[in-house]
Amino acid sequence: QIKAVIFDLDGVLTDTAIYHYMGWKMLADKLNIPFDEALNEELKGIDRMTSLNKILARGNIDLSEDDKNLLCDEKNAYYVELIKKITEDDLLPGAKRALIELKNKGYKIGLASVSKNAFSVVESLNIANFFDYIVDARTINRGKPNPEIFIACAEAIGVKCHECIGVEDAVAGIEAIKRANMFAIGIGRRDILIKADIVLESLKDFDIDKLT
Ligand code: G16
Ligand code: MG
Repeated sequence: QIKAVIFDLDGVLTDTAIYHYMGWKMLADKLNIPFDEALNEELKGIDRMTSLNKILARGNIDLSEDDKNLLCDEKNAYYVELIKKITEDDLLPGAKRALIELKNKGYKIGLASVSKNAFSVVESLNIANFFDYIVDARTINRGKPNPEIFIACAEAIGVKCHECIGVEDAVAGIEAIKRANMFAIGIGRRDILIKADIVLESLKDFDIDKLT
């Protein structure tokens, strides 16, 4: 029996995925590293330093920890600037309706984003009140595709993993949900999110009654 729905943030509730993309593209261009759609897909849902490491590996570039930290800071400053203008209008289609419906029907709602900017984005979107628990990315040791963040969220909410649905737009995120032993809803393309239990084009198609 399903008791909770745990959402990813970037690319599911709002389209900050495009801002992450812009930030990494800016760095990759600067370092003369080719940045294609496939590499971008690999970065979705992946924490900041791991993302940078993947980009540097693509360009066969080796840097000191200090230099890498500086690049991460640079990308984040760029990202923080972009997300400053986020408002409620930046919720993706169907997101607000899905949250309202879940709340009204008594489901618990969690947020499992590895982004250290998640709290601020949630505040700007004006949806903080919907969540029974928002994972603080700083407390997570292993990012997606490791299931830790989804398991931690379920525990904090007080439900078993098999009583949860996880919603993700990233390949790494779907893998994390499945490894956490939850039902996985992919938001996006079936040919990319092949491990998802079902794939929806957007949250507009989210129907909790049909799912349970
Ligand atoms: C998000 C994004 C990733 C980003 C990560 C870390 O994860 O999908 O692209 O690299 O957060 O974000 P930050 O640099 O703000 O800490 P999620 O889990 O919300 O999809
Ligand atoms: Mg995402």
